[in-house]
Amino acid sequence: MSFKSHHLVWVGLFGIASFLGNPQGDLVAAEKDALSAGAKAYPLFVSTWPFGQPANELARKTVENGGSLLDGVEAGIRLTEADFKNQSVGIGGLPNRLGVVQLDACIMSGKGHQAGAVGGIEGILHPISVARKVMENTPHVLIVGQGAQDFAVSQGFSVQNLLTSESKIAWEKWKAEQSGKLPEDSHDTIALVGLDSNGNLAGGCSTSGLAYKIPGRVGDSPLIGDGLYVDNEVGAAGATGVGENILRYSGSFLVVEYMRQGLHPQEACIKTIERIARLDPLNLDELFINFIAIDKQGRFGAAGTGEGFEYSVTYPGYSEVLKSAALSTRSVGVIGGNQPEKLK
Ligand code: SD4
Repeated sequence: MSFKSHHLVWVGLFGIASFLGNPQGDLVAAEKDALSAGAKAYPLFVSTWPFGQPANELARKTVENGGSLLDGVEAGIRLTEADFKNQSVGIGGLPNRLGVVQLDACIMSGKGHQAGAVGGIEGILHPISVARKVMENTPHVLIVGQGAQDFAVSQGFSVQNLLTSESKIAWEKWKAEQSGKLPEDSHDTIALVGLDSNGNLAGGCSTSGLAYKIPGRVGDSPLIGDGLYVDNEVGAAGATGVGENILRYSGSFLVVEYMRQGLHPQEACIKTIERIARLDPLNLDELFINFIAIDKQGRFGAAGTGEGFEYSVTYPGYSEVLKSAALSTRSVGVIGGNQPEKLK
């Protein structure tokens, strides 16, 4: 989430181009190629943040070694969940305000339109795998809290401590400051979506949610249509950012619906953010929401508020971290639902 100065330039260029009606206008050449043509080989995986890149690569290998698309999605996300240095997903995730790590995850298969999810699960290293078990082994979609942990145990998962010493120290520091405020950089989720050579789509999402959240708080990430949505006729989308600003708008569902109307995935992400910013009391610099999307043609894109964010794209012969489109109140000619008035 670190700000990079060249990013602002890019943001400005992108904004002007978009404002003139060409959302792919000033992307750097590689990105432009990738965005217009889409993946040139499959499977294609797109995920949030630079830490999504190794997850994408493992997902790709899993499929190339004979796994299903869903196996790829699950394997990729498991890698991020197991990275104890990552303080926003899986083990090492920053805890809630009582010092307990509570995780959210969901998984969705376009084929059959199936989904599974867990919310506020404690002590389980791989909530994405529990979500898959919910999808495959129960008649339900979402299981939360103690019930989710009990279900996981019944499926053979073991309970372990997920609070690393680094995260404990961070939590203790936060408590000592007694500000009660949520830190600004307390949120990075992995949302990972994929398309295979048969034209099937799948995705998953996993997070420890907002750091120091109220116990039991659940964000967008495990909610189908909010943190993730997959429609095998159209495309798939995922989200990262402040869940409360995504789940009030069914954000990922909206991205997919814009793609259904014929928009390029990147335009669909932009339109979704514009629409949210138009309705929301928070402006483009305050919302902190980001979306990734792929369509059934293998095209992909992303957009985020403020400085935007970085996302990862992997397909055979290609694996890169790209910058999303960015919608900010600060850049001239910025794209954003509330911008035309501000420019006058
Ligand atoms: C949440 N959306 O729980 C998650 C956090 C996140 O980037 O995505 N951060 O609200």
